[in-house]
Amino acid sequence: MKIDRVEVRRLNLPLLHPFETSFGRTTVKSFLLVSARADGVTGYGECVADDDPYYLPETNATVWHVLRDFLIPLVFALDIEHPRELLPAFARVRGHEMAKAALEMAVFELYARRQGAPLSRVLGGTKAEVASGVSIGLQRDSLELLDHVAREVAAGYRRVKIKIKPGADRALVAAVRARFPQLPLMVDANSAYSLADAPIFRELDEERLMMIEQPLAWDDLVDHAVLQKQIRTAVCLDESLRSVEDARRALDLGSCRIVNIKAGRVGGLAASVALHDLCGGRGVPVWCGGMLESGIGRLANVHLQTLPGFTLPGDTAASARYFAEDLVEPPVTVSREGTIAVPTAPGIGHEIVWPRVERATEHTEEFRKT
Ligand code: OSB
Ligand code: MG
Repeated sequence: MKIDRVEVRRLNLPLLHPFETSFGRTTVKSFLLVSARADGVTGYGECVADDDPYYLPETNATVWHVLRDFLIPLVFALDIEHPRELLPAFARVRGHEMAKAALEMAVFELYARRQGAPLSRVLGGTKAEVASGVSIGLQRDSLELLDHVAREVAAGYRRVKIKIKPGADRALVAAVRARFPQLPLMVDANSAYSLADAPIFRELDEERLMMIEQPLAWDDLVDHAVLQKQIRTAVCLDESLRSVEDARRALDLGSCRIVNIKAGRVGGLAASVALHDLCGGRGVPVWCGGMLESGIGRLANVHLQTLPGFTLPGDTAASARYFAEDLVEPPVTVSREGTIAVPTAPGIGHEIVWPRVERATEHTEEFRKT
């Protein structure tokens, strides 16, 4: 398979509600959509980078640069038998996992379409439906947060994650726990704390949380290992794991007991499968994170979660929570039982609605193999 055309476009998709975390507030989802063509078939990959480097260092601008100057020329030089060959081919480029993942996802999606197979089958997944959880951003106060939690519980989500930050942590968790004693509940700090805050996490130990996601620095494994030894609640790492090797080191050190897998963060779908396999071999549960993706990236997350090690509900929620109109039809929906049906059509398995993509596109650049 020889890729002969790649297109990168920048899209702006307004969010229905602003999403706030300890690192910032997002009102419009601005992202790059990559397409890759071989023998007249095109596949699509959504990039998880934002305009700012507040979650991780990459931005839409660095992704564009690395795709244009390094990864796209590299892909044009390959004859690809299977998309799993891209991750090792990209290894000379250090870091830039989000850029690698977007182009790799496009080639995986193209490969699945050529095979007439859903992406899940190409990844080795077998589930017909996946369990859905929801991530609720920081709210004005705990009353507003309780309203949101009540709505999501009523909608059927299997697990609720709330964002925390210094000054908005123990009281929020206590309020949610008091109102929902049996709710599978977790928190995500997006690296807002340091080891000096260990007493806060020891207090949270009383709230029967499923896990505490990324409490400490985005590039740390050592302090997380220290914290994990001081608390009973499982630490889950997100930002700190940007490769399979990062995760191997984290598990060796005892930095976490649960792993969040985002293909965009770890360098792609093949890296996600390898990370899933590593964790499975060590008895570590994994779940699939989210990055407020449009339906294209969202569906890729659905397919990834069909692998057997994804035993905990992911952050993949219904399209309607994020966008007035998603880029795919049908949109991603969640049943009353909190499940998402895995598409069976080729590739991501839902139609991309091109007039909507065009309307959301700010800029496009086309690359051709010469
Ligand atoms: O840390 O998991 C995170 C959104 C943007 C950036 C980072 C994170 C998140 C979420 C939302 O928690 C997950 C989603 O609803 O897609
Ligand atoms: Mg997170």
